[in-house]
Amino acid sequence: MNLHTVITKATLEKTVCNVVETAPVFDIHTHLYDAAFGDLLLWGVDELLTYHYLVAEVMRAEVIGYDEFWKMSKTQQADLIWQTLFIERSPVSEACRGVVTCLNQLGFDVKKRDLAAVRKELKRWTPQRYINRVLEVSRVERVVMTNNPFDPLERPVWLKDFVRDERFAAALRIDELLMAWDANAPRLREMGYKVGSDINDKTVSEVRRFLDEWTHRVQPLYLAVSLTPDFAFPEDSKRSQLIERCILPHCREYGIPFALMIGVSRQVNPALRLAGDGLVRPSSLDPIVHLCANHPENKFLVTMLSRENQHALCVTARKFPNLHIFGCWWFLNDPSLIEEMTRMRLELLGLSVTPQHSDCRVLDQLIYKWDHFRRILARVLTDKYRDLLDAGWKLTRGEIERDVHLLLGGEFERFLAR
Ligand code: FIX
Ligand code: ZN
Repeated sequence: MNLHTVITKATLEKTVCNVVETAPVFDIHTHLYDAAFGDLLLWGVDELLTYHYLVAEVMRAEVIGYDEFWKMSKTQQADLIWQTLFIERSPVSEACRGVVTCLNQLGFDVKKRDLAAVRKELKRWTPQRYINRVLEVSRVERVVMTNNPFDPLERPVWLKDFVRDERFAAALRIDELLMAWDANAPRLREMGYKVGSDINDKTVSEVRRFLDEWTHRVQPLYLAVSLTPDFAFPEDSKRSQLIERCILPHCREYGIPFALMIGVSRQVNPALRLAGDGLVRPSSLDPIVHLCANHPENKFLVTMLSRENQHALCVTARKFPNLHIFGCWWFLNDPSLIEEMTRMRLELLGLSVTPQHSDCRVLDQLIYKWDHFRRILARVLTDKYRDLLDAGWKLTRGEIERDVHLLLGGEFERFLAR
């Protein structure tokens, strides 16, 4: 079959599955790192098993105190999670299934349930070779990291300079500025930026200098922040002033989007540490509408955590071409919800959306997050194309490839270039 072959109802499903399965992905939000960041790049089966999604699950299945769990070594935690969630019950949750998918696609015989054998095999790999392997198996071409200049482990790597791996693009994370200004202004002063506690002219120009320097250093594709459901804009707060006077002008100057990830309630259960963040209510769309309407020269990338927000978010994106919505974030990254969201987004926005990002924290997870999504996307697209064929439309393989490319990162790149 060549690119011009006309698709019939008989060839549709197979063609779409094949195109979606083989298309390269540009993953626009992850917590993965270029190998130059050393231990910051997490990979391998013990990291997979101790993913914070699974930590939350093991605490429900096994009676164990938080302190007792956190005192264990990573290997012991992984052993406990394996035993509890994979051996003593079937691993049906999405996060558990993800581990099985990864091991299976990496070539392990998962029927054997032999964790020791997996560990032994993985010892033979170096991070660099493993990156190549995982990117190959997952057909992921490029990922966007989350880069935080305040992170004591990450900062020194940037400061000492290194040869970048083109496959790992950067995103500048600014939660420290927007979510905890009072705690972090002194840290900015230690770094040599003469900021005050108030957002006055001097502070604004020093924050802009900080953003300039880090933008030159890391070459981010966008600036990003995760926000709580009470996020309001504009409002009488330092955060609002920082957004208005520093973030928006900076993004305009460099022509890069401001990414807002809205809806997380941090540390609902602090004893769970990284697994302790939650979702307690939907958020308002008012700040997004205000930003998009009043700052047409700015571009906004938005994902929201609450299922209840998804419809209004799609409708808002219909109103503002400077708004690009992306991903099924975190507690939405489950097949039933992904399918519902992907259908709705295609129906309301056509192909001008990036329906998924992986949010991987462990390199191997690229395999399952994209494998599971590709299956859903193929189903949804097959239905949409079938409806078009029913209505008399003509479709070629080349056109399906073009559309899938847009959904798996191409439309994001077009948005960046706009
Ligand atoms: O704020 C974020 O970027 C979140 O995605 C993470 O903080 C979160 O812990 C996560 O890994 C969700 O998938
Ligand atoms: Zn994230």
